[in-house]
Amino acid sequence: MSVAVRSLIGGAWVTGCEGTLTDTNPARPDEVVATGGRAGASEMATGVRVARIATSGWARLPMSARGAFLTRAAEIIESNAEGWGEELTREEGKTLAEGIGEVRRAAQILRYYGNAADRESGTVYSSPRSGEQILVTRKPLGVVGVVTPFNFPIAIPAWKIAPALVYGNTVVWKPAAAVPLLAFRLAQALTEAGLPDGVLNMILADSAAGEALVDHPDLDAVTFTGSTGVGRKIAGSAAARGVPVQAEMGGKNAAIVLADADLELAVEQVMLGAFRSTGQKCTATSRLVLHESIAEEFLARLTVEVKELRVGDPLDPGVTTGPVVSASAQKSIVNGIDRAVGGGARVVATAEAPESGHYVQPTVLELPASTELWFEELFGPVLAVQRAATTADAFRLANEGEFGLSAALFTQDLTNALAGIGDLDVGILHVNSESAGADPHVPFGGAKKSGYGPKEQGDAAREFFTHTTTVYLRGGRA
Ligand code: UN1
Repeated sequence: MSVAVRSLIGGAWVTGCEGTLTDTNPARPDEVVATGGRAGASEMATGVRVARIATSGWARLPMSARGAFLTRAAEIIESNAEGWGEELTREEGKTLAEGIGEVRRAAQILRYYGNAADRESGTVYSSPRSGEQILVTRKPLGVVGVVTPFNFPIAIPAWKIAPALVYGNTVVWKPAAAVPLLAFRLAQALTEAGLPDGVLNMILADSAAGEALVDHPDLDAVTFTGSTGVGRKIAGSAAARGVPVQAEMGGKNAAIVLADADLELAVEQVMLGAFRSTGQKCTATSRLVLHESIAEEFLARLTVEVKELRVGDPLDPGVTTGPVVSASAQKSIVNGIDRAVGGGARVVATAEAPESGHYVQPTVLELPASTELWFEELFGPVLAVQRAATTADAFRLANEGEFGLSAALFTQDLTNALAGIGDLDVGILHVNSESAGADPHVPFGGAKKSGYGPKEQGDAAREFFTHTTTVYLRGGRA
């Protein structure tokens, strides 16, 4: 059954008139999940205009009142977790358990920011002058442009939009074209929660209209998650206009298994990191560095697990791995595998995948050296392996390249763990757990060229979505 989706502009549900939008199921490309009208640059401009009008009323509400809308929306999302989780699976392709889990995670994120007013919202410093205090207060930026990727259709939008709103900004949001239905659901939840008109505008459009949004001269900030190429372009254009920008981009995240690791735990976690969500997470484990003393045993155990993956329709409860998002993603991932094999990579393990639907066989490849696949993010179920002679060598391999989003270090030795914390150049480090995952109350984002601008979530989100005023506060002459 296909759902009719619309954009939300100034409190009205609008059908864009730049052509039709057809949202299909990557497991069954003939099945239409949602349809609607595609909006264009003029709707983006309208969105920015109505968001601007809404700023002063919204910013003047107490933070707790703004948060209450998020908390109410969280309840609505939670009560729809099963139905919307199934819709998420049908439009994006992750398993049903992951789809439902993601919808619940969005509710949790909204709840976390819904309570932002209960936390500190500024700082007081002492002054070197008598009779004075120095306050640092926080104020909203204004109108924020939000551009989100396909792979977390509701959680990533929630973790950008919730802090933007609670700290007093209004939003114009362009969701990824592949996942309009969950964008529509999130906008519905916030509307049903009573959010005032124009505070959130969600515009279903293609990437050309997305460019019109991020280049709009009346935006006060831009937040983006997605590919490195697009992120850098957005960051460049925002910087040229003097607008704060936050861009979360690529990753090539290593699991590093040292000689003393608990191998059973490491194999289990590497499987989750590499193949959950079909490898389509910027935090997915796409590199594996094995200490040479345990490499053979580890790969033998991993091969057993890879062969047990069940690739298929993600609505089927027995399936562990769904399709990738589109035919073009499928093609570029398969090409990446072929190029690696052509360059001398050894196929360690693969799992069977169905012929029809946008499936890719989960694949583990051992590379002869740090060749292209060691550096290139394929965004699919592909794990590249290398061996290291020493712990230092393992960290060096894990640090190669321009990305530094996350890593997973497997060791039971405190000295090695501390060395990894010091030496691994990443924004997120998991010790003895998989490379993906992010809690809403702590900073999320990469080192090196994985991210640009302040990090997301927790206090880091407040840093990005507000600016400070330093107030030198004195009374009159005593
Ligand atoms: C997670 O690891 O659960 O686009 C979240 C991405 C990341 C989010 C990862 N920004 O995959």
